[in-house]
Amino acid sequence: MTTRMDEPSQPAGPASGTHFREAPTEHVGFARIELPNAEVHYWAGFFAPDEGRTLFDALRAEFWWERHRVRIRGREVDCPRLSGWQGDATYSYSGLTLRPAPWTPGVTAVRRRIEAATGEAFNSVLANLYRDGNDRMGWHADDEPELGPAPVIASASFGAARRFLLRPKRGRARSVPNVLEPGSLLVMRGPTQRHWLHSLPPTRRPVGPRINFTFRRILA
Ligand SMILES: O=C(O)CCC(=O)C(=O)O
Ligand SMILES: [Mn+2]
Repeated sequence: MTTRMDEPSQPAGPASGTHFREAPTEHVGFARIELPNAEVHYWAGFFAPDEGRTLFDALRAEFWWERHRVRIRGREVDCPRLSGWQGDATYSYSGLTLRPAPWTPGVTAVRRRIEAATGEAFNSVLANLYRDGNDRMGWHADDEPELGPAPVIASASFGAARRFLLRPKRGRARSVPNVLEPGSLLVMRGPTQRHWLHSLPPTRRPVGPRINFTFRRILA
């Protein structure tokens, strides 16, 4: 990821926003999020509530969660969240190199479900565990060269609902607020990573833990 800014000083974004909730949550299938120079689709209840709760526990247990240290503007910092990784290929972001790590059964099952729904093949997943409202992810694009010119990122969320912001890389447009609900699947394709940044801001609201998976395809 480039332009990742995990320092506490990151912009907090607008105070509230429920862009995705404009689509009825009982909507079955993907709803397109209309953004210029982007291809973003959201499926609110991709995993049923019971299944999502079971998966949260199973997937939490299947990862070796650690605090990644990344290099931002020449400085090494601890990420403000816990992270895990599985995949067939080596992946590097923000000065950190993640070596191939074996797929576990629950993650494999989730990956296959997402592959069937999206028609894409993924060979790696970066998992993030946001323990509470202090844990967050700064503005960045998933635009490393090894993801190719038009990366497909499939993002599944479990546990607490959290705000997710999108902001154009250029210009002074305000960020577009969204809420990623438990059991949801967000897919970013095409030019999205070239033109947009995204972030998961901290919140003062008391929130429980959240797990997010971003399935990716690393090109050889
Ligand atoms: O937690 C999220 O929803 C965002 C995760 C993300 O952007 C990433 O892993 O690159
Ligand atoms: Mn990302």
